[in-house]
Amino acid sequence: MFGFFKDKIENLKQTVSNTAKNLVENVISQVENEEQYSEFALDDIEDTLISADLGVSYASELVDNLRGEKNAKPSELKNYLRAEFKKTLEDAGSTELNYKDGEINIYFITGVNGAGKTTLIAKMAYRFKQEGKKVLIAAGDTFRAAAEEQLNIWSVRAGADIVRRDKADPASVVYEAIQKARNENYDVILVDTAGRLQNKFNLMEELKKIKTVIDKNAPEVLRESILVVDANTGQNGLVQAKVFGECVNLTSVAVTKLDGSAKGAIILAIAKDMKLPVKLVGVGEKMDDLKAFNPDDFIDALFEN
Ligand SMILES: Nc1nc2c(ncn2[C@@H]2O[C@H](COP(=O)(O)OP(=O)(O)O)[C@@H](O)[C@H]2O)c(=O)[nH]1
Ligand SMILES: [Mg+2]
Repeated sequence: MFGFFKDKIENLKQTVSNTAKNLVENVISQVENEEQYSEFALDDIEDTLISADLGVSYASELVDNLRGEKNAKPSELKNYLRAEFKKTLEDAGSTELNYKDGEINIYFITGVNGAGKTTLIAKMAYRFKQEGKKVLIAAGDTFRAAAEEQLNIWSVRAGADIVRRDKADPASVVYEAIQKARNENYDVILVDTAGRLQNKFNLMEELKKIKTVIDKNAPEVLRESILVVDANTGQNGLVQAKVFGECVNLTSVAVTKLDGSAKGAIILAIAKDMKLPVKLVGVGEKMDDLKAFNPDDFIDALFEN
């Protein structure tokens, strides 16, 4: 557990207002003046939930429950959804980022190109540094020179150190980072990776190899394996979670670009389908635009918008 990641998202209501409109307001308004559910209205509710990016199976399950419940009342729809969403987030597990004092803490970060991995790492480095931790970044995206350069600039700005080797095998970069961290008593290693899904096989092999290096050299300190998902990718985020999950054993998700996104329902879809908790949320491009994900606050903001 690491306290500093607990600070709240300011203006959370505003951040999720587009999602709230799609996922709650538009759904409730389907039956606003109805005494009872018609089959027609239930279909509309299902369609609206699906277009809010909740996912087909989750949307169907929610509506099937209403169909099966003789006494279900449209006036109770808001409370029903609220309770279901809350349960989904609870069932996905604790949202607290794992951290142990006095040990190295490795965070293995994966996700497709452009999801926001490098930015997330910079923000995490910045926050850990603010807490006085010694932070090492392993530049595991050795394919794109620009990616390494970007990481270098960020890490300097954050005050973190970096291990980088042009065109080297990413697994060897991570190996080197682990040795350095042990020798020089680092608290945190943040492992950046490539995200070229165009060559899915090679990418997955590369990620597995990195994972193997960690498993062989520092298995007990792999604190989180975090998938980074851009909120705006909607349902595609779920597909990504499955692909990466099969390969690197994910423990949690960071949802980026939640600022202004209308597709924040992906948080619920991932929790439901993958049973993975969202632990971190990106709400902008600045260093301190990384926040803890608090399920209760999120639900409140959705339903009291
Ligand atoms: N608005 C916003 N932009 C973000 C956020 N996180 C990352 N970005 C932007 O998304 C783009 C891709 O980010 P990057 O970290 O390079 O993605 P990577 O390919 O996964 O490493 C950059 O322009 C970032 O500034 C966020 O939380 N909000
Ligand atoms: Mg990157």
